Amino acid sequence: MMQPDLFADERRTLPLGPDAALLGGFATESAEALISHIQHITASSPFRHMETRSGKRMSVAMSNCGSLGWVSDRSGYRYDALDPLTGNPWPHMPRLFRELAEHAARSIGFHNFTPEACLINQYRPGARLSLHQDMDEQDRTAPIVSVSLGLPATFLWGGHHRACRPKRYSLIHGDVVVWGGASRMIFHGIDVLKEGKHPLTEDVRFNLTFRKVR
Ligand SMILES: O=C(O)CCC(=O)C(=O)O
Ligand SMILES: [Mn+2]
Repeated sequence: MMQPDLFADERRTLPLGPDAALLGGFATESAEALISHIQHITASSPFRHMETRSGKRMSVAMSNCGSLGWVSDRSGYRYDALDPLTGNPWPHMPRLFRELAEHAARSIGFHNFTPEACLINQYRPGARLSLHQDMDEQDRTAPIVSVSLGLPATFLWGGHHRACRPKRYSLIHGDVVVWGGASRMIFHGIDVLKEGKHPLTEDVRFNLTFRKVR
């Protein structure tokens, strides 16, 4: 006989390293509400493909909410209180977003985490995010909290050097990854997104990345 609870348990918490874990299904119950907030936010600060310093167009489309947003252009990467596309402040971070991120961080021992920025990534099949460290935040004592919605993806979890061969983890709708402390500067990324259809997002994967910046 099938034992669905046993399978659900298997995904519950997967340690990735010191101060880092994949919380399987942590956001599943909030997922529909999260997606409708994303739609609302991106109606005022639309998804756009930012440029890197070298002028390359990123394959992931991005927006932000919160008091600060991550931006990239020919002058490099930075956090900005204003959306450069609209000239307005980024949309307010919904309480559901903040509480979910705080709760996930707390569940692995980060008790004082309050995100200022939520980067919203939109991947379509073919999009990828190459191995990188999240290093534009001044406060490196705070963890990163990352929420996956829609199409599944392969998370690349490397080491402290770009050359370390990354481990591969599947991230599905509702999964949350938290990394901080000794793992805060680990190289990570997302492999090329495969074609697919998700009942809530069709051919899209969304990722919410919560950061404390200052
Ligand atoms: O999409 C993801 O799961 C990871 C996103 C990420 O690493 C980033 O936005 O810096
Ligand atoms: Mn990152």
